[in-house]
Amino acid sequence: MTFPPELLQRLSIAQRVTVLTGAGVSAESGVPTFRDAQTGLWAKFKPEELATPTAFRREPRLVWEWYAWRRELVAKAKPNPAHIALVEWEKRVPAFTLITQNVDDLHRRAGSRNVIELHGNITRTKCFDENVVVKSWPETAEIPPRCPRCGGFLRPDVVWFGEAMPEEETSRAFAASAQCDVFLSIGTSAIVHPAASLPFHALEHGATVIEINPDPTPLTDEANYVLTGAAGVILPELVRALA
Ligand code: BV8
Repeated sequence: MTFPPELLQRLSIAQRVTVLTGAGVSAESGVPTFRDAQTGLWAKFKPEELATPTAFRREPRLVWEWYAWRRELVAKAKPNPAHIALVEWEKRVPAFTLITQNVDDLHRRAGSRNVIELHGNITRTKCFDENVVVKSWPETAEIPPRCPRCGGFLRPDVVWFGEAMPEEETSRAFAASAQCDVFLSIGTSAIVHPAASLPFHALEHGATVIEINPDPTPLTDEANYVLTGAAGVILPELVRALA
């Protein structure tokens, strides 16, 4: 794959690189994206309908089982060349910030260090009532299991639609988007807010914005460069071209 020489020049001198990833980066690890049709049992549900506190209150068992299914799928998945290329790039840049919308833990498992998990992490569980992480709970047949302290339902430690964003992670993500030389939006449909506003925030602060995605998104017309294709193919070639 050939890249525009001025893009390679820009990236090779960049000292502060900020990356935003979405489900597309994990697609080549076999983790279905949100816009892919859900498979099997879950085909009849839309993520926006299940990933909400209202859905959990109404059908705690169904929502817990959807996440249990996704946790199992993610546990079996492996980081792919896109995750690995980002680990490689981080080692070569003084200030590299990886902001992810993904809750699949694959960036951390790949070895990325400076990761901001905007929407939480499916491998962590918290108490729905106390909103604190719960590391273990007594074996039970009850679904969802209950908090050993207060008896409330346990839930995945992820940010649902309609829930407030984690303050610290969100402000760090906006700061990293305002202070970077280059911002890459990779494998995201750029629809979910406030994550989707980060590349525009970077543009407003003078960063060069690059989108890597097989399909057009609301960012495509505004980005300075658009590399159309799969992250697992483009990222390793881009990082190699920068070497
Ligand atoms: C909040 C965790 C307020 C759970 C997720 C402003 C405008 C419009 C709406 C809103 C707004 N502000 C707030 C909203 C509401 C809402 C929202 O944005 N709704 C959307 C639907 C319009 N936002 C919220 O509710 C947020 N909260 O703003 O709080 C508030 C304040 C105070 C008090 C109360 C409330 C919270 C949003 C977080 C939701 N949680 N995940 C879980 O995972 O179960 S979002 C979830 O969906 C993901 O984390 C991700 O963010 C999103 C999916 O998007 P993508 O990652 O982009 O994945 P997608 O499938 O869409 O696209 C994949 C892309 O990959 C595609 O483009 C495809 O082409 C590409 N691709 C495919 N293969 C590859 C590839 N790319 C590269 N390589 C490949 N091989």
